[in-house]
Amino acid sequence: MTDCLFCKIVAGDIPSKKVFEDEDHYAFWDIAPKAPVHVLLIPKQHIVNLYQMDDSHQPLVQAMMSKAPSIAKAMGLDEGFRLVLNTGPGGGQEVDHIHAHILGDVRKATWSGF
Ligand code: IU
Repeated sequence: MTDCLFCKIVAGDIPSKKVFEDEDHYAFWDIAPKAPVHVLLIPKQHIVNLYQMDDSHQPLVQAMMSKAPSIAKAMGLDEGFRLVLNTGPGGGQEVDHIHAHILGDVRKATWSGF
């Protein structure tokens, strides 16, 4: 989708601090980290959010969940991590491309939404 910020990041049109990439997914540092580790994991395909997804999107969204632990481990989060998916304005979603927040060391988090 041409006017989507995260699609532009995947395309390399907007720079990001990449931490993971494979054929279907991309992960990068949040530009304004709310915890000592704060990475966004997204499918490369433009899916708006959990409310907007259809059956064809399910494999990508499920794979996003299953890839999160290995990315968290690779970020050194041996003690665990928090996974957050904000959905729609009522859920605090600001960027309309589905993304999982991977947060580590949340005892030092600054995100009051938790
Ligand atoms: P949200 O779940 O849609 O609220 O999360 C969007 C996140 O995207 C938020 O944590 C922002 O700091 C982050 N972000 C980013 O990493 N790069 C950007 O250019 C913009 C937002 I705008």
